[in-house]
Amino acid sequence: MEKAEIFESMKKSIMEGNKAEAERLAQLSLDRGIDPKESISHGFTPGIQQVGQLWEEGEYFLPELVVSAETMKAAMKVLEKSLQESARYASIGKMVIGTVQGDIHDIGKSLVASIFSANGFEVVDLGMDVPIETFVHRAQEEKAQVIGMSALLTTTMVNQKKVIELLEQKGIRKNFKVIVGGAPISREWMQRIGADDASLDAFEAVAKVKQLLAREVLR
Ligand code: B12
Repeated sequence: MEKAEIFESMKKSIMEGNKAEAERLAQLSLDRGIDPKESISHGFTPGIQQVGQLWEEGEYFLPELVVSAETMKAAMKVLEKSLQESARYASIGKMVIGTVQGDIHDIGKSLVASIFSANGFEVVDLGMDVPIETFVHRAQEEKAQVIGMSALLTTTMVNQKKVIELLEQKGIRKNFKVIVGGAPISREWMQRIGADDASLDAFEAVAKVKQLLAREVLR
């Protein structure tokens, strides 16, 4: 199988919600020495994006969405091990990440967590539906430099703002770099809520956070 064919089959496996096939392809890509980042960007993610599209068009229903989401997670799990192995040993920084309160979408968040971890960050994944206070409390407890917040619903994105407000209230906003993401998140939103950066791409997010931390050192 050619690389392009593998990517195409990966996409199909997510759309069909074929977990065994997705896992097999993930393993096959590793055996072939294909960079897991490529498999994520060109194979599996286009699959879940297409699922989202079909859902919006009314072609797919909730059960299909759930099965595709689970398939995506299963594939990520296979790739994750290899992503971790390629991680640098010295920690660049510590990040707490989670999906905000009221929101159970965790595929993007988990992807971001894996990619940060693969790039030498120590990542504490708080999971999904994370209460506002928990973000703040855990970030302090873990002495994290970075707080990452995911929101996929227009009704929950406001909780990103609430976390930042709580940091401000406690007078500890400056102790953290805050990066936000998720499908409805824009630069304009990021500026409005006073986050340090925003990204819709896990790989780009790593570069942005590295820049933010480097700037901090120079100050
Ligand atoms: C899969 C999915 C689900 C799954 C989630 C499973 C899971 N474990 O995550 C299930 C079926 C459970 C689900 C449920 C619901 N969903 Co849904 N879901 C989706 C879908 C199709 C794909 C989301 C996804 O995983 N994308 C793939 C990942 C990789 O992309 P991503 O999350 O955007 O992440 C990327 C970037 O945003 C960024 N990123 C993400 N997080 C972060 C964080 C940081 C810090 C950074 C830097 C970057 C970053 O990096 C990632 C990639 O590199 C979207 C459609 C869409 N277009 O997004 C709808 C969608 C998000 N869902 C939607 C809705 C309405 C719902 C429900 C309310 C449906 C219902 N009636 O019950 C419930 C909500 C439940 C809840 N309380 O949260 C709507 C939201 C509409 C809106 N405007 O608010 C969408 C947009 C579909 C639509 N068009 O109607 N959903």
